[in-house]
Amino acid sequence: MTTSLWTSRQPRDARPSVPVEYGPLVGRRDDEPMRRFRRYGLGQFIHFGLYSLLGGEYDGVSATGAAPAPEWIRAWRGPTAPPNWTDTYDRLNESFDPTELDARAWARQARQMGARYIIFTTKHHDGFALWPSAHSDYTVANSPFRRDLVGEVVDAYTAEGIDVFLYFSVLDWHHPGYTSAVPTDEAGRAGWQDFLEYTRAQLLELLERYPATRGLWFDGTWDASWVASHEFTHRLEQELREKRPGLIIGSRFRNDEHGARHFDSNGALLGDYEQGWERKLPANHEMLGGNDWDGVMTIGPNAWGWLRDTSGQYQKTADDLIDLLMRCRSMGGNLVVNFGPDGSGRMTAHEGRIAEQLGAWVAANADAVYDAGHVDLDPTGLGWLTGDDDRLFLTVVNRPVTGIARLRFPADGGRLPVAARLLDSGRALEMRITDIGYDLDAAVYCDVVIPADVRATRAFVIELALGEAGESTAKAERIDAWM
Ligand code: FHN
Repeated sequence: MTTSLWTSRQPRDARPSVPVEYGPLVGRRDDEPMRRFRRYGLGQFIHFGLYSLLGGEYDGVSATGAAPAPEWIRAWRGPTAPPNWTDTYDRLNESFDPTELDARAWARQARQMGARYIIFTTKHHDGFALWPSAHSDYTVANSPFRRDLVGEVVDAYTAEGIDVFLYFSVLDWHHPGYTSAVPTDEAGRAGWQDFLEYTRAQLLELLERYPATRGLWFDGTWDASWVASHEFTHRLEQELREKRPGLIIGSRFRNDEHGARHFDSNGALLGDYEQGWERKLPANHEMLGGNDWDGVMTIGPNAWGWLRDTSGQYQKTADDLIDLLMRCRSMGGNLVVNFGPDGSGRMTAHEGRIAEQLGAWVAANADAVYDAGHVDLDPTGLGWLTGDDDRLFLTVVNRPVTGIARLRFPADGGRLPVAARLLDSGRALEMRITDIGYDLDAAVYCDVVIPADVRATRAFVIELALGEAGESTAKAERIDAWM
């Protein structure tokens, strides 16, 4: 059995066919929840928990470099780690009291940003539950805060029309039965069994308590112990789906009996969408093999939870995120931008700016973002192409000095642009279908003129209406070159 981390989809025909009993439970779905998923476009991730109280440091000492990330600060090791560190961390529930937290304000901000779904951390690797779980003492109920934070988030986002996905870490540093290795003795096996029952109970409890939940977003499923529990996870996925028909579960939940994660040993997707794109995006649409997917992205290089001191670390700007968003959309995926509120429960100033600026852009260019998906045309170095049945959108990120945005279309008599305009202002743009001649008969080109007086400080979208190619666009037949 292999326990390797997910790398990427392998071309199916390159694999020998292997007998698989614990493969996909459902095939490609085309029901209403999945059609909705395909039109989310933009999502928000929120990482919030005990680690948010610390911001990546303790008593003025930074854990950066000695812990993998601020939300991993419990794993702080080495000379800078405070003495008895994990005991100190594990008692943070006693001071968990984010008094400024207002889930309705978060949700309003997310709606202004244009997010159509949220993924919220109900329990991260530290095992602390942000809802009063009946199956654990390590929850918000045993903190000065006491409030059901998951419930507040579900209600607030649902009220703003934003779909809720619940993040749930299987990996749990607090549960005594959790082990990363496959247990080898009786006591270990009993502890692990206990852990599995607790995991099942918490998941059913979440679905029971929060019926508005649209999806479960799993994490921490890479350890050998979980990988070896494929019979249990197969049964559990079935149970979750039965409990909540339409529930969306990504490919990070379980693996087949050979240890293949995300895709079974024959390359079939294990879940409703590919959930392995984290801080990296596919290089091209072909890599995705037609599967649904989303990409989750931090604003800094690698901090999901709040990091107090970000000095020396590049923070993505709204322009970066617009670029990434449209890159995802051009490949049919959603971009999910992570926010890590501080210990009082407030979003940071930078996140506030991102929400505002990204939101303004998305609102002005909504047609290119939500209902427009991948189009089967050559990529252009100018930016990203999206489209629907009647329109094509070019998000210009790299403005050409020539003042001409040139798009290449196959010369097979299919539909071609008949009019162009700027999506945000509606200003009409001059365009022409040109037979440049250098492609012989393979392509025709659409040239859109970007006037010099179009002053853009961000990426902008050119909308092209598609229609039947007219007389004037007919291509001349040319003889091939003799070489
Ligand atoms: O270890 C976590 C990490 O802290 C964060 O939650 C991200 C979000 O996708 N997931 C894990 C790493 O893959």
